[in-house]
Amino acid sequence: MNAVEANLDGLVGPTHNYAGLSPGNLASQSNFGAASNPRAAALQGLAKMKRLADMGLPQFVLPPQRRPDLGFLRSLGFTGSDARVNEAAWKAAPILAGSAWSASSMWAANAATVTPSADSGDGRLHFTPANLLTNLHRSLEHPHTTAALRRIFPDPDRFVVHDALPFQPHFADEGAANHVRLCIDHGAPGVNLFVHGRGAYEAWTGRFPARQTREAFEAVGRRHGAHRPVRLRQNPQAIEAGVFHNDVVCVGALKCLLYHQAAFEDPAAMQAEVREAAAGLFEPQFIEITEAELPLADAISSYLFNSMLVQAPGEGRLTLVAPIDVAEHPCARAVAERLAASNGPIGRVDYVDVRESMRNGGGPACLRLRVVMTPAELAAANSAYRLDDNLHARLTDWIGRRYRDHLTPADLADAAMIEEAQAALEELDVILA
Ligand code: SUG
Repeated sequence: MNAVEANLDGLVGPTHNYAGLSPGNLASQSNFGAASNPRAAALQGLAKMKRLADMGLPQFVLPPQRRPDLGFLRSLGFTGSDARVNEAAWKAAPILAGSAWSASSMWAANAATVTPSADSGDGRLHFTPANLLTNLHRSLEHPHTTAALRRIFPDPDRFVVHDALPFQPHFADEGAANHVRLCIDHGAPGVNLFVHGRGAYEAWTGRFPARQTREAFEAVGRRHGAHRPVRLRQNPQAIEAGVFHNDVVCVGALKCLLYHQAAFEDPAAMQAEVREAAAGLFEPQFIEITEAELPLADAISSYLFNSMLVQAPGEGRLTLVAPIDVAEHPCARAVAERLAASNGPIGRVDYVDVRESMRNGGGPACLRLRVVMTPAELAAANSAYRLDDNLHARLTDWIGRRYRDHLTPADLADAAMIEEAQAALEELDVILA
């Protein structure tokens, strides 16, 4: 009863940069080598968190991971002092060095798959951290994500933070970016849409990787005892066009599923299966945006569907929290505004500037992990990680002092940057203690 949807957002780390590490993610590829602004990136993400907190939604902060991951480089045979390991890795294998420095844990939608207690087998809130094994830089995240989730959600009577799935391509898992939960009310039983790109035993011949397997989600569903699963397949052509996660073309909240016509392999079958799973609970509201209304390429470049879809407390209709890039894209903006002007489930569009993250393929929805929580679960979560005005002010001050406003991959070869990044995170540990 009275469960709410909290957001856990990845705080952007001081090493945020554009290293071109994600094939099939067009923004990551096209911005390779550009200078980043970690300070602006972190402040943009924090401002989005504050915006959602001010709407009245509980907001938690997932701290950045320690980068560079020198242990990773050492395990690959680079030896000597930290400075030497880093320098040698940049010289011999820039992709390995870039992976060790990536701030990619900021995209918390990929941190885990979450099953709220209303839908789980044992009445506890379950998390399976995503192994993210398709991309080398992201495969380094899961041990630290697991530890962080266990700190934020510590009470074993209420929370279960599993280990990531076995580290095999069969179980390639990208977490909640490919999961949508629909329900009539957050605390009521829901329908869980698990969207995969490929089957574990099929030969994948696509140009870009299909990052999520059906078998990974089946395993997560079994562990969590997730009720009412609906297994759907991404349209392989969407992956070819740059839809590396389903949340690039689909977002859902409460009864509403907003998606692009090209998102699913079989949209009519999708609707039928979701309706069937929801029978007796609620009537789903589908909003399909056609190719004529917004071509897939424009959906990907504007990230309209990577908006957050939220219900502010006390408001009946949903708010679409869209990237500012949508406002600047005439066609995407027209779609968003028509949705808000219609009599449908979406009542308002709010724009947020997360441009620094967008340039690596991460919109507003990528930066957050949704966690539906009952009042008792909220009370049991670690309040040190909950964003209030005080934590917001401390983080703003910390970012202002500790983050650079200009960073290129070349700067990361400099030993000074290692110490700078480490010192910043040591201070953050104190802030979040
Ligand atoms: O996994 N980009 C991330 C973006 C993740 C977006 N998340 C969701 N759609 N939910 C990725 O491709 C780029 C890093 C670089 O190239 O430097 C990167 O990892």
